Amino acid sequence: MSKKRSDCYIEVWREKNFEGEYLRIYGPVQYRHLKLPGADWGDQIASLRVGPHAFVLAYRDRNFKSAMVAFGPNQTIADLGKLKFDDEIDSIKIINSIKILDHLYTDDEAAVTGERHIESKNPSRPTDGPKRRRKRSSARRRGR
Ligand SMILES: [Ca+2]
Repeated sequence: MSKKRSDCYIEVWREKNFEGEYLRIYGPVQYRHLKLPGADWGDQIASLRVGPHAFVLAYRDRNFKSAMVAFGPNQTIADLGKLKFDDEIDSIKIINSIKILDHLYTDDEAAVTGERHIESKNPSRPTDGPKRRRKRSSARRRGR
């Protein structure tokens, strides 16, 4: 396993303040329900901690349904009750944050590289319109 993958995980506890039975689930992965081999964690998570390279989407019902709450890298939630999610999570998606952040640029970097991350819909400057081809005309000129 690569190091990046090993930092993509979520840790969950049955009690708030990171107490009680504990489980670490490695991603990237998605669980339609939390009735895991050996232990049923459905409606049982009261506190959690996200690994340094993970985003987590947690859903109130099985099959990624009902209300959803998202957590970012290194986020810790000592009491899911504050989000009204204590003993409620029934399905989760654990996403590798590295793969997402690799492809994000800050606006400063975009300015430096001159890359365009915004496409104008201004009709006076069409982006997909036919472009004038200069190669042919220059070749004709050379032929003279
Ligand atoms: Ca639930």
